[in-house]
Amino acid sequence: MIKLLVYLAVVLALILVFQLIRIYQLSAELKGKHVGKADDSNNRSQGLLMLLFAFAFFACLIWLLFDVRGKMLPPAASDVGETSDNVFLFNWVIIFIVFFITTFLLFYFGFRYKKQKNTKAYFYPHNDKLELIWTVVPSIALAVIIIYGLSLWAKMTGTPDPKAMVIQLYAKQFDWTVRYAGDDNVLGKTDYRLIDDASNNTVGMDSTDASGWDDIMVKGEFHIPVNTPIVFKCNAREVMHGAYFPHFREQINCVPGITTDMHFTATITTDSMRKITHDTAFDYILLCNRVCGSGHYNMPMKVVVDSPDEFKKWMAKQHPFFTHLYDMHHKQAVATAMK
Ligand SMILES: [Cu+2]
Repeated sequence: MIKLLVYLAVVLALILVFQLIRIYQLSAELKGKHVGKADDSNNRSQGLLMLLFAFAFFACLIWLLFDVRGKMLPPAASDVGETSDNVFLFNWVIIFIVFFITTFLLFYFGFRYKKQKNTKAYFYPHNDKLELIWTVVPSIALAVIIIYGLSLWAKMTGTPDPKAMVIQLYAKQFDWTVRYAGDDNVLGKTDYRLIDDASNNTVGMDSTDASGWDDIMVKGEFHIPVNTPIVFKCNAREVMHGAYFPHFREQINCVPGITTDMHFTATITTDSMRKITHDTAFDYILLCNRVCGSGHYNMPMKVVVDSPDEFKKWMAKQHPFFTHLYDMHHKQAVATAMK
């Protein structure tokens, strides 16, 4: 109710302002003044306001930049992260220089070339040299940005370390399933027709493929060892999701029907990062960054970066999805070894 009254008051105030302007105009017309036609003094004050606006705008922007420092992400926690930060920084520097120059000139020209009584517009329709410069310079800048970015992309998605640990990130509406490839470091075959959420076979694992018997599926949170190369094999069930690790500065789309890869080596454990950020509650996170439906906001998953020993301990507590097949296989292997 109060909100409605406030809106009403604002509307009435606006009507009042318009009516006052109208009265002023009518009275000025009665006095024989030219209303609605800008004279030199109008142009001067408008030009000056242009300049003032530019300075106020830049002041706010610089204040904002200082204000958000310290609210940004902590230092990159992966081998690729530093390159990623540098690519962003490089872009920002170029954007800022160009932005400040062009925006300043935009407002300054409004002030400098305001209409005055005896000025005449200078007719300057064409200059080949100028056009060449403003085409070639941005082209070179863009090419450098793109090549620099592609080198980062190659680092993220190119051929991974052959010994890298294989982990599947499986996205569905609305959570992640993380599948470890187990002792053999090979992910078992899956088939979408075998997906059965009721029996927790979220990814549709195929029990006839022996390489999947040691695969471990986890939900809620997952661990990775520090200083170990990891390849993430990303999949999605029904719509596009995005696997985004802000602290490791990597992301890739999860697309139904295909597998997308990205890899990195985590360089800072969760414990160390807590010390760096002076935040005892700090946690790494995996986010979905494609708006994938009504529960999209609910997809964050905690990521813990452990020391190799801690990781082994945590892993020992997890169970393969096909526990009975895994156990049987192991007993057979042990029996064969005993013979
Ligand atoms: Cu999603």
